[in-house]
Amino acid sequence: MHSMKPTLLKRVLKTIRYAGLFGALIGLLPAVALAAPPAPIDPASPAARSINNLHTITLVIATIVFLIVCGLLIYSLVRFRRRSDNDPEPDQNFHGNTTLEVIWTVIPVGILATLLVLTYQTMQDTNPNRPTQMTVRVVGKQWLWEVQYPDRGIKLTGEMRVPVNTDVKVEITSQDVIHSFWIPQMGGKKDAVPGYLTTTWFRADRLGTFHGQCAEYCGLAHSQMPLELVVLDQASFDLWAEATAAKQANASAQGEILFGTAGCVGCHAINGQGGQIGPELTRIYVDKGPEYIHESIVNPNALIAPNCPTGACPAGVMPQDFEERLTEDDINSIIEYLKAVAEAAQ
Ligand code: HEC
Ligand SMILES: [Cu+2]
Repeated sequence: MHSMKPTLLKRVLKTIRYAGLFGALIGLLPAVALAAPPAPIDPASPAARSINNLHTITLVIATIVFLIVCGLLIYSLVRFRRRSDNDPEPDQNFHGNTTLEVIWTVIPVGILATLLVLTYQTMQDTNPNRPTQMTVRVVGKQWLWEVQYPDRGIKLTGEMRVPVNTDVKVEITSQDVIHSFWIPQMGGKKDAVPGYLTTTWFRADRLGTFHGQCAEYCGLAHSQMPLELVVLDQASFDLWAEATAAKQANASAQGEILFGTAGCVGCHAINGQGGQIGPELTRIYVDKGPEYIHESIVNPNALIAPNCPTGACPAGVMPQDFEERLTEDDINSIIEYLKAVAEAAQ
């Protein structure tokens, strides 16, 4: 008997240690969650707010049901447990209880009916078929988001700007595989499907920057497919839109846009910003000159660059069809852009 004590003590200590570790982990989780602000539980648009409310109500109902069921279970386990060896087996011969059965049918039906109505309301709130004040078109590509303002003549990559308190319709499509458009604080996810135009809408009701991210695994650099939403007041937005439209009309600026829209930035970084698949191109113009760049674009496999950010450069990864996809003017404006970048970096 006397050997029991230390073992028991050891066991208790071990349990406390594990419980402490577990507690620390649980305690860390909310800190991690709070450190990353793009949370759907901090909505900044009506549709996102509606989705968040539905989530909260469902969570509350589910928690109440969970507590009642577990409470009854624990109560029954304790109240009807076998206290001693001579406790008799309980009577196995019972035949239902109509009152109870009616209650446990009516309550769940009531809960499901309530959730049905609330879900239908949420679907109305998120429905994109409504009058909006402006339209933005978003194209998913491996691996970036192209954002177009059809009536302003503006194209952006990885960034969207909108005025505050404005109903924005977003038309979404993809150029290659299925991506998914999601700015959690603005609303639900919407797939970007090649050959289709899907739509969603939002109204940002406060200023600031909201983080979005492709939410459908779409290949090698899926994790490097963010989308920043910048919400400006109407006057700043108009100023920015006019300046950007003017800027995008000239050549090296045109090259900068193409560097985004043709997908180069998905694989190549400029000044440290961009993809990490191919070599950084900030200094390529001064190091190798325009002919080399031209040849690298139209005939990527002729010369394989030796050093890429993640090791030796892979052959055959850079698309082979730029000669068909880009005009000579396009290629020249990209070279103009790389020249401007290299000169600025001198
Ligand atoms: C899918 C990824 C990918 C895309 C998109 C891409 N490239 Fe590349 N690129 C690479 C890789 C990988 C290399 C290195 C292997 C090689 O030389 O072919 C490379 C090499 C280059 C080089 C030679 C670099 C050096 O240091 O010698 C240039 C210039 C270049 N790319 C320009 C472009 C331009 C301009 C575009 C857009 C029109 C583009 N690339 C699109 C992956 C890509
Ligand atoms: Cu994607």
